[in-house]
Amino acid sequence: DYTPTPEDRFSFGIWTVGWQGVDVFGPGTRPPMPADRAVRKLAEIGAYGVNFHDNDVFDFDASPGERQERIGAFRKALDETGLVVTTATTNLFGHPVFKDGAFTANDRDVRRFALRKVMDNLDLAAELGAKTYVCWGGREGAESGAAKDVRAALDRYKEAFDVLGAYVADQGYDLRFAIEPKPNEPRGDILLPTIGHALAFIQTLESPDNVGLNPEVGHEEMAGLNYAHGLAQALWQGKLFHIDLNGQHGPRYDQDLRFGAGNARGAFWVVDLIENSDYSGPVHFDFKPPRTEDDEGVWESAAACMRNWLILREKVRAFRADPDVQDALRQAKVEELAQPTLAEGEDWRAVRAATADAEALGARRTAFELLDQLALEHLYGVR
Ligand code: 3MF
Ligand code: MG
Ligand code: MG
Ligand code: MG
Repeated sequence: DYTPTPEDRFSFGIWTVGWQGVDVFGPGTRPPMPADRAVRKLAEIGAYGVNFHDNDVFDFDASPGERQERIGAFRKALDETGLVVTTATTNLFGHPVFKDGAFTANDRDVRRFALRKVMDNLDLAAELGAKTYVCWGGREGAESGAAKDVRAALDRYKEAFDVLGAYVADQGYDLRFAIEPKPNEPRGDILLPTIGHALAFIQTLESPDNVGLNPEVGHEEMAGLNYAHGLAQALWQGKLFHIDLNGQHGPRYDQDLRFGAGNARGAFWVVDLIENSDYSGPVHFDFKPPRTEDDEGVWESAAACMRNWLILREKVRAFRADPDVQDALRQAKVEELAQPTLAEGEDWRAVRAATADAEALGARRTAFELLDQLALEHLYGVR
């Protein structure tokens, strides 16, 4: 039985199920979905929490009265369903004012406007109890060479996080930032394109401890990278604050398939890693129900994200418990990698003097194929 429970901490972006299906070749195929309806339906299918952009709840040009009315309806739906706001974020990509980015727009007035928009939504995020504030720099980038001075843009990117970090500290908000890398789309090239770029950037900030990552499956796979490896490095560096789960077929356009579709083998290792780690954030889905789907299809697609996580969780548990797997792991010396290369008390002299029979070492069995085939057989459902 793959029924989600609150302990699974499944959450969804309001914009995921609310996506109307607008793409570059055609308009939406579904009517708008108010945030309060998304909350009620997500609660019905077993979600635990939500993430929202400011403009998922109220329009960019909402009057103060409309804004309060929309927030009121959202809050009422949260209160009535018990859904938790785990995370919040800012729409810094939709309105034409952000056509050249927000924190790194060449136009200084745009940058100042963007910071103010984020601060407004940080207030709402704190009020609604969010603990993580995601920053996806969707339009921080360029299509051409001379138009963007990348080093100056990175100065401004850093300045933005330093200013926003100071705001959160001065207001006493219990919020951490999570940067979401993406290589391209909608910009030709986006700044902080991968987990590695973002990790290096964070170290330059005034308060690096308060800033981590929100890596997305599709974004890393669009760059041809191994998402589970990226997550592992983020965990290793204490920077995995949040995850955006979805599906992607290789390095093509941003597909945002439901989790478990696309690279299913990659998804298996993601669930294995997260379930066997100290990650304690939400298991968050950022996908798009394809524009072929009607309202019923939207909820089928959303429920399938959670169901696929639970199916894969059962499979990774069975894989880890399988005595043949445990034997293959021993043959593959997986645990030996946890042993330091130098023994207690040794320094470089010990290995400088060492001799080895390279031919014999090179001939040793790895058993990696045996181990991987066992994983595939668990995934294929024959073990
Ligand atoms: C785009 C994304 C974004 C971010 C969102 C949260 C619209 O590819 O993934 O979704 O996840 O803005 O910050
Ligand atoms: Mg995305
Ligand atoms: Mg995302
Ligand atoms: Mg995507």
